[in-house]
Amino acid sequence: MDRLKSKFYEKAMAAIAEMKPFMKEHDETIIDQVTIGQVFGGMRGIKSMLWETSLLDSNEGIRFRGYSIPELKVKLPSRGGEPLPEGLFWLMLTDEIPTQEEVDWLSNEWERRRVIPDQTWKVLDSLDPDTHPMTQFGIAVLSLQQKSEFARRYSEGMNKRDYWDATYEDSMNLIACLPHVAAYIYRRSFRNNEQIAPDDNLDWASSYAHMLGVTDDPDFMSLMRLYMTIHADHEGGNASAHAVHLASSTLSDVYYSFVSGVNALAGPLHGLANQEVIKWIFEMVDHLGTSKPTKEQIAQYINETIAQGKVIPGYGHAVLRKPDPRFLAQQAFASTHMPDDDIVNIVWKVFDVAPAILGSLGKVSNPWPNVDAHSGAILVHYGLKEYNYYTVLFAVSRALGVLASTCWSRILSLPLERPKSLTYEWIKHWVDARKEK
Ligand code: CMX
Repeated sequence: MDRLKSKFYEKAMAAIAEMKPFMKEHDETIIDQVTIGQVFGGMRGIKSMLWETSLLDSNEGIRFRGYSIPELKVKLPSRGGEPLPEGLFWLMLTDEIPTQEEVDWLSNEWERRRVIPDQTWKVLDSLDPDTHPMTQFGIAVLSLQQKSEFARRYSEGMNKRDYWDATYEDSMNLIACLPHVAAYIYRRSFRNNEQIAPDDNLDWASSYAHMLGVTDDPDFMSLMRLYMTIHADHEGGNASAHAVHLASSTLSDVYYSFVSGVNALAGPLHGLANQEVIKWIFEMVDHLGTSKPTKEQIAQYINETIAQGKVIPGYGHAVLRKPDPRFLAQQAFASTHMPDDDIVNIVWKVFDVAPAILGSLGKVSNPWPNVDAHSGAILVHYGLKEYNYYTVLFAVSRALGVLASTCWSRILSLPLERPKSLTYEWIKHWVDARKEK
């Protein structure tokens, strides 16, 4: 057993020993009630899922194993001022802050496990380079599924006690392959298919930055470490995490399960919003004929967007009710590295005016920016302008959280997920029967 796997096992066994009597005692304890509004309204807020790796507070934002993003920046081993995502993965899996030495071990381990079958390159090469990068990414991940230890061992009659072990192996192997596969997609679609080999002297996120090849500026590697850390996990109910959780509960291996989340992330109300934000800003710049619009011009453009029946991308959230700390972390990075960048300044001016406009509509639950409002402007600064690619970056990062969580789901033996759906007819009858009582 490798050192991370044995630590995870040890932690999980201790957690299970504590959880078992707790579950027995509280099996019937009521934790929530569901309204008809929630049934029609996207199940918002219903407490119904176990997700150990992070917890979202609507005002405070995300905490990974209890640590906020500013705390992670201080506590996790870092390079160039930004935390190493390896450290976050270690933390999510083991509930312990790793040492620098442990993080270095994990960087090397992911390099060792980066074995990509020829089939994946062939499948990618057969696709039109204009195919949306998220489509290419999902197809590439599915083409890796032949590597699944879980699928192989299950077909050989694996004991259920070993599901977690095979899931851990698959998760580590998949995470190891993602940056190379994702960078390959970028280079084939946007850089004449001139591929860059991974650099094994670099950490996981920096090697990804290196393979993207958009700039030699070492600050871009720092950005990627930050980006890969803050997008990794946002508790379990968001669409991508929940899709992974649901698929994996059927014992689909992590390759299949992760693709479910990738597909959910590809929606414009979720991860695709990061491409929509920069597209919307570029259109604004074109429309106004200036890359230095005033706040008044931006406010008018926001009103026009809303009048056209569209949303302001990067604003609003199903849970958050304050500016997203992931937005604020990127704002802090941009303030240090590119305070005079025109597009970044537009993002900041939108932040100055959009909340009041959205708030005045009287229906928007959260008028504040989310994670997607800022990322594109920083990427453009470093030369990564092809915004159709942005959601792939999000997906590579999201793998860390959802796969750490999937390891926990299997070691905790969480069962097949199967909530109850209702017809309108059923709900009407239920309401009528209640009135008669
Ligand atoms: N611009 C304009 N209108 C908005 C809005 C926005 N940014 N955010 C919400 N609204 C509107 C909704 O469309 C809805 O209008 P209708 O009643 O006419 O349908 C109303 O306000 C109420 O919605 P809500 O309760 O505030 O928001 P939801 O919980 O239903 O949805 C979200 C949340 C994120 C889908 C929504 O705010 C949105 O569409 N935002 C823009 C897209 C975006 O940035 N998505 C990324 C989220 C983060 C991520 O997952 O990556």
